[in-house]
Amino acid sequence: MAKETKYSICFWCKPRCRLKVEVEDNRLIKMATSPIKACPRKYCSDLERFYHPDRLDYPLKRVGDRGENKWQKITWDEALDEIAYKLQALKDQYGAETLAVTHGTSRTYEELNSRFLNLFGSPNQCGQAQICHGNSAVVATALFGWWPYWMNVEKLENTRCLMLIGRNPPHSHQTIWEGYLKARKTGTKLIVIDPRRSESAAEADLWLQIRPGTDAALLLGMMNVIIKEKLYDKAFVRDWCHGFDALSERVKEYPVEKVSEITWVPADQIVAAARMFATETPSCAMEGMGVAHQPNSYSPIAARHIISAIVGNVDVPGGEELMGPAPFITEHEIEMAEALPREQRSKILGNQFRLYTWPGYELIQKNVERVWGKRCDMFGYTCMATAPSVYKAIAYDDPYPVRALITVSSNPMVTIPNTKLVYKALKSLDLYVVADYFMTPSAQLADYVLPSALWLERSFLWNYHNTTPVIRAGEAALPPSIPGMYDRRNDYDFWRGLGIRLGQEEYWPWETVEDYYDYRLEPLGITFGELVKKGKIITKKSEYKKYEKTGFGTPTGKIELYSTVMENLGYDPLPHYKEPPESPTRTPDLAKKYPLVLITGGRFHPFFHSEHRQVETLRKRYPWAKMQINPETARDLGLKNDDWVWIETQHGRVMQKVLIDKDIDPRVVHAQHGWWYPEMPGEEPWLHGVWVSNINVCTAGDEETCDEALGSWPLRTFQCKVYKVESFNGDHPLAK
Ligand SMILES: Nc1nc2c(c(=O)[nH]1)N[C@H]1C(S)=C(S)[C@@H](COP(=O)(O)OP(=O)(O)OC[C@H]3O[C@@H](n4cnc5c(=O)[nH]c(N)nc54)[C@H](O)[C@@H]3O)O[C@H]1N2
Ligand SMILES: Nc1nc2c(c(=O)[nH]1)N[C@H]1C(S)=C(S)[C@@H](COP(=O)(O)OP(=O)(O)OC[C@H]3O[C@@H](n4cnc5c(=O)[nH]c(N)nc54)[C@H](O)[C@@H]3O)O[C@H]1N2
Ligand code: SF4
Ligand SMILES: [Mo]
Repeated sequence: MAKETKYSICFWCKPRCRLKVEVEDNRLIKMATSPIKACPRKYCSDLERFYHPDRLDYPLKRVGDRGENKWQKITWDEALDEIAYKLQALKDQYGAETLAVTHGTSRTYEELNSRFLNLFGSPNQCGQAQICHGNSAVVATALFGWWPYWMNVEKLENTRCLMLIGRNPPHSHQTIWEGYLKARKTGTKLIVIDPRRSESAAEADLWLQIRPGTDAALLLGMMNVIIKEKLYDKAFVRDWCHGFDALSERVKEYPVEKVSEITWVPADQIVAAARMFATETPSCAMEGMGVAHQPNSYSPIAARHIISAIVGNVDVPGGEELMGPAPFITEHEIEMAEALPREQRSKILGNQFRLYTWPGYELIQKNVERVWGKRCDMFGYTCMATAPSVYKAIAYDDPYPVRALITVSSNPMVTIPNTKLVYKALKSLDLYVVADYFMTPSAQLADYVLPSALWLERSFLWNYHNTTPVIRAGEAALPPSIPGMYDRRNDYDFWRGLGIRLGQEEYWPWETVEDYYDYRLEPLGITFGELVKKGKIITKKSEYKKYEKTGFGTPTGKIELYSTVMENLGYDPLPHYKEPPESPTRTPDLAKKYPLVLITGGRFHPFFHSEHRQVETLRKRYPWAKMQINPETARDLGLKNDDWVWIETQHGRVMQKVLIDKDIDPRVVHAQHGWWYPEMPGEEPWLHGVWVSNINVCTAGDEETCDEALGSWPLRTFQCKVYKVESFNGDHPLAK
């Protein structure tokens, strides 16, 4: 067969580049390099990853005890028949809510998880969206009536000041960083709020080295300055903001000296940042996981939107543009939320967190629909069961039995807090199904492990969950299935196959994922195949100040500085600061035993969460997990670079290697997340080394520590201690 050229969308990291791929006789020959300079693919050959011997080739059924790593190869039809049969039996016994589905971070067709689950009758869709950008999406939609168009990096040309709050795009969103570097040539200023001197902080005009978990106080302090010095946009605030007087009262509680004490940021820097953000306009704030992973994350996320609104950034070029829905069938329309009976909705696990569950959803989306004609995708998943509540329910039948779990594109044993709870839960399930590319510590605990088509083997339509007007299409460059070699399927076929077996046939009319995308593109008058050839389509032009005609999609029709949605749900309508659940002032005894503040999970190339650890070329360069510690602290603890240390919190301890970092605050340490060691044995107790360096052994997500409105769980700000690993047991793989 002759060489062919195809175009696929790469899912290794966030830019989601569309890449030219050369194939011959169903073999990958070559892939184009990325248009992104900081592309992690340059560290290893695509062939090495794609043709990795550890890739899953056929469906596997557990034959030994759970966790024994004994499997039998079965066919897809056998797997789907058996799973469907067991799901129906569990539903008959316990009710549909006994099934939960957990997903990862938008790597596949997650809207289909919801569709399947809504039709099945369970409200228990959970996963990473709730701590990833999903909580920002929900807060933004509640306050602004739409989620700002944050992936439009071209807008940065018009942005005079970018403020990154707990976000480090050189490693996490390279497109944003490239956009900023271009804008900087025209003088765009940069403020970075980060406890570490991240790559972004190193380039900043102002770097505020904040105490972890205190961003709400800092932003309220900045607003105190802006309001006191009358630097806000008076006309916009008067005409288009609801609750300015209440906000002005609230910020009086946050004078800069007090805020400086809370946040460790010098008062003059707080003032300077406030003035810069308010006067170098249009300015634009982008919050990241440094904020989303704090306890009480609602407040800093709300404060970040409010500060932007009062200086007049909303829906202006270079500011917080509100796009509205792209004119095609959105993910939200596919989810079929309306199919879930009301009685089932109320059973959603974590229903005490009312903003991110049905009560909030209804209040928010009703108004969004009024203005925009459609509901907001809100990061794909509009209502989420809180993950720690789901694992608690599984482990303890509390508040009711959850006996079945399906994991698609996630590795909860590594990426969900409190690994011990996740482990207990997964071990106790009646049915656990995992779809992945590779065997993982989570998959080792499953009853069925299903081999998924990698991004090179599947078609995909990408538009950042309706936050950009750009829709991109990539095709399956290679067949997912080659008789005699492997039989993988894309996740669309998995959900459809299961849905059909469970009586959902009429709702899955599209035989292939390409047919499904044809349907979604119909309103644009283009087919999926045509869009693949074209590459991308821009569905609408930027239009600004649309609110002048329509108002905002909120209950008051204005930007809600004072959130009537939050008020209605019984929460504080204004942002406020609360000490983290573990902190030197709130839990002084704990802080005596565990004196350092632990932050986790700062992104780093070439890894993406727990992925790519099996790629030898990468592991040669990055063999082990690393933690950053200040030289003074290291000296006091007798530690030097490359020592193995224990990082211990009240929840657990793991080992990582020391990386001395002169710029991290001496009171703070940072541990990488996502670590497991595929080369370590798969069976228990090893589960591929999941207990060795995985920092989520040291985190906890008890419902009491989750954000009271959003249900998002903290992954940073734990009190810890650090000490040297003196020696390894003789049989430990690291002893060799
Ligand atoms: N301590 C700590 N924990 C964290 C974080 C942190 O900062 N600190 N960050 C959190 C955040 S923001 C996120 S988003 C999560 C990420 O958490 P997860 O999404 O669970 O990330 P991964 O561990 O990479 O799991 C993805 C798995 O899905 C597989 N996979 C990839 N693409 C596909 C696909 O298309 N289909 C299928 N079926 N499988 C696929 C991969 O092989 C991998 O095993 O981690 C969270 N956990
Ligand atoms: N290479 C790579 N790229 C990725 C990912 C990956 O795993 N690898 N994951 C993707 C995903 S799903 C996500 S969600 C994004 C996340 O990407 P980002 O939002 O950029 O998040 P992080 O890099 O986790 O954290 C950003 C910064 O927050 C700081 N920080 C920690 N605690 C605090 C705090 O209390 N306050 C403040 N202000 N800052 C704090 C950290 O020091 C870190 O430098 O990255 C995406 N891109
Ligand atoms: S690895 Fe990331 S930057 Fe490189 S091509 Fe893939 S998506 Fe783009
Ligand atoms: Mo994320």
